[in-house]
Amino acid sequence: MAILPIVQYPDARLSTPCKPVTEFTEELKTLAADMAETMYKAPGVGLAAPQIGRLIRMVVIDVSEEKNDLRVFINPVLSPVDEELIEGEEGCLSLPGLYEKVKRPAHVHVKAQDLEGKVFEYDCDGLLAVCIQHECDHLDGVVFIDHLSRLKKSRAAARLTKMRREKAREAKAE
Ligand code: K1U
Ligand code: ZN
Repeated sequence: MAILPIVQYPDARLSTPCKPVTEFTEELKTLAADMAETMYKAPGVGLAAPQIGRLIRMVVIDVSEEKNDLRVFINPVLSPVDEELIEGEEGCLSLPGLYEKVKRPAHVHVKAQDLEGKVFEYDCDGLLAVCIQHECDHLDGVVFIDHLSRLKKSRAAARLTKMRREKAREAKAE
């Protein structure tokens, strides 16, 4: 297994729609395992393939406290279960240090394939519902700050640049 470098915003790979997975190979299983290891190490609760530079429709998620409930979703398709919306704070491993409130459907139905290509589906709520929507956005070339107004997005991007500059300055001073 391997820890992979995480692509950082505004890399073009984060704004490119991903292609469906058509072959369920050993290489795909290794990639999923590497993505999981990268997510746990970060640490994060989810990771989408474009975040490690692979433009394919695969995400890994583990929202459990114990970090023992790894879920792999291949070619996921989401649909809202009802009309309820929930506003929650989101972060992203590709925009580290930035947290913003995003409003999304509170309950979603997911239909996806597993690493063998077998189709499964169920309803998601809570952090899982938020996380799977955030990760599926990545597969469509969307990052969470794209959900903000133009003004809030540009302020968020400016804050990110400032944080990165400060971090680089600190690293240089060490
Ligand atoms: O896509 C990503 O970069 C992963 C992202 C997923 C996510 C978090 C919160 C709301 C929606 C989606 C993260 O995991 S960011 C890190 C984070 O928020 C976190 C890290 C450890 C424990 C709990 C949360
Ligand atoms: Zn993200």
